[in-house]
Amino acid sequence: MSGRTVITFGTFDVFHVGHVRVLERAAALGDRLVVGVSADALNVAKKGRPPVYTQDERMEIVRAIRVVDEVFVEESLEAKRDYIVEHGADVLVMGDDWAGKFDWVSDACEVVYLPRTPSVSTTGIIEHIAGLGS
Ligand code: C2G
Repeated sequence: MSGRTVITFGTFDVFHVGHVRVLERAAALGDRLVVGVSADALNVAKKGRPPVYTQDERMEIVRAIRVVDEVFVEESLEAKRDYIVEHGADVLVMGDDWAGKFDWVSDACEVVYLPRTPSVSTTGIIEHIAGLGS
């Protein structure tokens, strides 16, 4: 396949502008953007609760973003190198909340951490909405 393939991963729950911006900046680093959307089961295992939106809903939303070419389910954090190889990725992009955490795949592709968009988070939005009801 010609061109540079970029891969990124995330839950993308309660999709917000920080998610759009990281996807747009990731896409700008190559010609094709592939996104691994983390499985509901992976969230339960790692965060102790399921996302607000289901895996299918989150995949549908991410797939609809203009700069995204392909989405797949990320079943395991430890399988990153396999996903990178499977999708022919030249560069892995993650937000800098993950800085250093995926350097172990740098034998398979370039690894780039982008600064997070400040002052917006899924947790903050959930807390804001919960507060409206009280
Ligand atoms: N992000 C960002 N700015 C924000 C919030 C999020 O740039 N204000 C980025 C994160 O750094 C990440 C992506 O958006 O690169 C998705 O964020 P999450 O949905 O929180 O993803 P997470 O649960 O951290 O990913 O392999 C990683 C796993 O899939 C988990």
